[in-house]
Amino acid sequence: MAKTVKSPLCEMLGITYPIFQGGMAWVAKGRLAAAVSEGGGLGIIAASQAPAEYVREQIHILKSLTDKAFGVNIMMQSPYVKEIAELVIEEKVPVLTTGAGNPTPYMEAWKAAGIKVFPVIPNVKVAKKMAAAGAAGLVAEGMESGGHIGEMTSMALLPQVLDAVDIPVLAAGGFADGRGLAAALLMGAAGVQMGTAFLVAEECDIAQGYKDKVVAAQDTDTVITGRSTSHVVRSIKNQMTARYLEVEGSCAENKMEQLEKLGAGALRRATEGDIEMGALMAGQIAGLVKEEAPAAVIIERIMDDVVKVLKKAQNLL
Ligand code: TUI
Repeated sequence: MAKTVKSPLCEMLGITYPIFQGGMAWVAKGRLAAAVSEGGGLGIIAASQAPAEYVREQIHILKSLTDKAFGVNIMMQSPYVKEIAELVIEEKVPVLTTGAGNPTPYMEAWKAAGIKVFPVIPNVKVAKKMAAAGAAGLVAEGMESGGHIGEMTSMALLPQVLDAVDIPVLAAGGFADGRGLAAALLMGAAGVQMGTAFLVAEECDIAQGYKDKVVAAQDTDTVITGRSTSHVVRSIKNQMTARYLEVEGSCAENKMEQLEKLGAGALRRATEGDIEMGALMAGQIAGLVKEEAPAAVIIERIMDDVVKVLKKAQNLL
């Protein structure tokens, strides 16, 4: 087993390493989450915008592969959010993360069931609101992340969130290696959440073409679309993002209609292999992600490096 670092998060959740796997919609399924949890991190199944039965199936797949702690990410804009909110109680899911909206209406029921909730938050205002609502911890997600993002960068967001709340805060957005984890821990984070790094896990069941695009990506190969709408999303540049930005910048009368058509189901299309018209959601750190590997190996490399980096940091004194 790789050496570890001390974080109160590990005792709180019964995990070995302070690493959450991002709850990536249509990507983070039972098999990937199980592999991350088996590797010592916290694997997270994304409820996406899928019916509750899909989520139940993914939870059962995970439970057949690991006895370790795991989480479910609930996308608050899902039309099935109410059913899923009940399902996670029924399935005794130990940890939840939430994204793209406000989970406070469900917090009391989740807390009463003993579930630890870690809302993903894009700014200090939402961080304070979630802490007051009873969150066990937070994931402070910078705009370096893939998918639906806020406006703050990780470097500016993390310390301001840490000063605003007194619950554990994980950093997300721009983290994929031991250096990043070390830096986050030094700033006071309880751990990190990584999505892009696990897109290329062997156990991640997305089309090979999507993984190849992540591996080939350079630092500037992602782009933000939807700034003129409420769907602000970062993904790897392709024909879809070019067309989306073209329509966004145009004066077309049916602009919103065209954008909706381009965006609808686009992430799912990407996971099925449509690398030109699908939304290849990935973070700016994709340029650092160089090869496919088992999730446990990805985690082991991160943990080997974080120990080296933290030891070297002592020489600065
Ligand atoms: O949620 C994400 N990333 C995502 S979700 C997604 S799939 C999707 N599908 C349809 C529409 C939108 C997304 C792809 N990537 N990250 C966490 C995140 N949460 N980013 C931003 C937020 C957020 C935004 C506003 C959280 C809370 C919030 O407001 C809370 C409030 O009180 O209103």
